[in-house]
Amino acid sequence: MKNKCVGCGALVQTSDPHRPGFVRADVLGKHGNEFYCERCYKLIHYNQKTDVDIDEAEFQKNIIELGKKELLVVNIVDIFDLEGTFIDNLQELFPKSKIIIVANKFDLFLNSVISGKVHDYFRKFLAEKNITPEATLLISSLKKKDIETLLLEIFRLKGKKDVCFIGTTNVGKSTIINAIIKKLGLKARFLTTSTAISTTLGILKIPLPDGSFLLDTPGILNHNQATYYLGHQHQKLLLSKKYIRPRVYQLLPGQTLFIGGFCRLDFVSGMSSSFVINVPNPVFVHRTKITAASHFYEKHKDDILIIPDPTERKKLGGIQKYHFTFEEKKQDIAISGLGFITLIGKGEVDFYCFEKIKISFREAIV
Ligand SMILES: Nc1nc2c(ncn2[C@@H]2O[C@H](COP(=O)(O)OP(=O)(O)OP(=O)(O)O)[C@@H](O)[C@H]2O)c(=O)[nH]1
Ligand SMILES: [Mg+2]
Repeated sequence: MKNKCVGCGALVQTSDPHRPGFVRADVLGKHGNEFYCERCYKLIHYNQKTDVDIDEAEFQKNIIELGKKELLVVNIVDIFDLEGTFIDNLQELFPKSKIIIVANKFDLFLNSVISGKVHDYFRKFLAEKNITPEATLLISSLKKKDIETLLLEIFRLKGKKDVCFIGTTNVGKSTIINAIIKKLGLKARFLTTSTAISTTLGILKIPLPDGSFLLDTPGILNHNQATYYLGHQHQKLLLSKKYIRPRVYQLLPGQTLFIGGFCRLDFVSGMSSSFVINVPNPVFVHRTKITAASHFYEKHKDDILIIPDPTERKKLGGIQKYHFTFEEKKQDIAISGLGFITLIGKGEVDFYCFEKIKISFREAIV
C-alpha cells in the first residue's frame, strides 16, 4: 500500500518538492509509516505555504466516487459566507447518503448576536434552495460544546456508515475532525489545518471505535471567493480567528465607502442611512465623496487600501457594477470570501466589485 501524508492525505513521493506529498528520501526512512509531508510540516510549524500543483479534476473525481457510496455526509459551510460556500447540487452528488449541513465559524459574529435567529435564517436559506437535510447545525469548531452537539447528531444518524466531511476549501472540515479526534480520544494524528486554500489534498480515513471511519476530503475549490485569488499573506489576514468587529458608517447621499481595494459603495440617493461593514478587521474602510472616489482609488489603491495587491487584482478580473435599492427591511450585500455590508435606511446604491467575486443581495442575516 502506498503511504499517505497523515496531515493532508497526499500520496507520499520523494522526487518533486512542487508536487503534493513531497518528503525528502533521507527523512522518509526515519519515521515509520506515519509522517507529515514537507508542505504540512511548514504549514503546521511556520504557517508557511508551499505552492504545489493542485489537481482540481482529481478532487472532483473523489467526490463522484464518494457519491456512489452510502455514507453520512456532513457538509460544512461558512456562516459568514453562506452564498459562497454552499453547494447547490449536494443532494444530487450524494443520492444514497443522509446529509447533515453544518454552518461553522459562528464565533466570527459578536457575542450579542443570537444564535437561534441566525440558525432560523440558515434553515430558511436552505429551504428556499429546496435542500432538505436530516439536520442543520450552527457551530463554532473552536467551542467544545458545539462539537458535542455535532457528535450527538452524527451518532444519531450514522448507523454503521462512514462519516464523510464535504465542503468548499477553508470552511473548517479538518479543524472540526481534529476537535472530534480530541473529544473522542481517537488514536489518530491531527490533520493539517491552515489559512491557505487546499490544505487537505487527499482523502484521509480516521478509524472510529465501531469499525467505521471519519473521512476528511479536499475542499472543493471556490472560484467565487475573494480569498481564492489572494496570496497566502493576505489569506492569513482575512481568515480571522477573532470575531469580526462591525464598523458602522452613517452616510448621506453623495458619499462613498471603500472596502479595502475590493469594493466601492456609492450612496447615490435616499435619506441618511446606516451601513454596517462586517469584513475582517485588517481590511481598511474609507469614507469619501463620490466626486472624489476615482481620484482617491487611483492614488491609494497600493498604500492605504493595500489588499488586493497588483498581482491579485489581475487575477480578480474586471470591475462589475451593481445597483441596489433598499428600504425598511434591513438588507445585506454579501461579498463572498470577505463578509457583508448591512444597509439600514432607505435609498439606492451603486456597488462596484471585481467580477470574479460573487455578490449577493439578501435579507439581512442579523
Ligand atoms: N473563526 C473560526 N475559524 C475557523 C473555525 N474553524 C476553522 N477555522 C479556521 O479556518 C481555516 C481553515 O480551516 P481548515 O480546517 O484547514 O479548513 P478545511 O475546510 O479543512 O480546508 P481545506 O482542507 O483547504 O479544504 C483555518 O485557519 C482554521 O483555523 C471556526 O469555527 N471559527
Ligand atoms: Mg482540510
